[in-house]
Amino acid sequence: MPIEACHTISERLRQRFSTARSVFVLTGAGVSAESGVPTFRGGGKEGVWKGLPFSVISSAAMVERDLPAVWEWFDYRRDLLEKLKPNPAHDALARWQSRFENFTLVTQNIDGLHEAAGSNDVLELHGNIWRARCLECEKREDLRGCDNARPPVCQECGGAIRPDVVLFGEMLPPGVFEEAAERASQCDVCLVVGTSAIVYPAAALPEIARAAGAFVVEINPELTPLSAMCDEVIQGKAGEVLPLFEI
Ligand code: BV8
Ligand code: ZN
Repeated sequence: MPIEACHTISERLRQRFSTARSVFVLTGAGVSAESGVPTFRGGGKEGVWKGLPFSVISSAAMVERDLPAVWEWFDYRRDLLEKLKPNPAHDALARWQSRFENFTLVTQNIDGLHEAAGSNDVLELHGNIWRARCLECEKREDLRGCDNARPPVCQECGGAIRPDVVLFGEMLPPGVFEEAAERASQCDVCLVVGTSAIVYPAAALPEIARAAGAFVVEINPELTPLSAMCDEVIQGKAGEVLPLFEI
């Protein structure tokens, strides 16, 4: 597996990319890093919120134990995200949706920046921070535009509401992973952009693509558990590398 110095697209990859009929992209927090969104891991550290590791504060158990604390954590993140914009990586991916016969964008991110850049039909494996869900009647609320003063309870039934995101220990929304896995198994080229590749089942998608014969490329400043399996690894920043595919 050749490891390209950052900022170069090999001739082999350029050829594969330009002739691909079906392209599959999996993104993680790294694709939003250049927009100013903190990543969860990387650099050997895991995110912590008020002393609680990310995997604890963003867990199903925490919703049971202390829903107000979960809301404080997500309210803080929406506040931060409110001011942030898509970066050239999001923009490139939005342009590519009309460039191929089949193009699939799957994200682990909940920040909504792919849609903000113009990507449609994004498969959001872990939900979306801009939506809340009622614990009683499952009604979804859009949290955008209420200048972050989210409704205290469900507007339909008065029940308690929670972030409409997939927390650790929770199942993914029905069907979304299956759809993503199906698309991964049919692609010619699979790009894995900005993920530490340790959260499952998302991290299984590039493995599915590879097993089906796809050419797999990782774009990440750091090596990950996936790197050894990839056909090419480009050690660079998403916002700098993805636009190079268009030159
Ligand atoms: C489930 C929403 C079935 C919430 C998230 C033991 C072994 C294997 C699996 C497990 C296990 N124990 C538990 C599990 C299952 C668990 C899991 O995988 N845990 C891991 C941590 C071991 N998975 C689950 O619980 C999933 N559900 O399995 O259901 C089930 C059901 C019940 C009981 C059991 C099983 C649900 C997982 C979803 C959790 N929710 N997010 C929130 O955001 O608060 S996951 C969270 O991590 C985010 O969504 C994030 O996207 C995701 C993955 O992280 P990354 O995106 O990869 O981000 P990270 O910071 O880690 O890495 C960033 C990368 O970017 C780095 O590599 C860095 O180098 C790179 N980078 C930095 N700058 C740039 C860059 N790259 C490019 N350009 C740059 N500029
Ligand atoms: Zn309700």
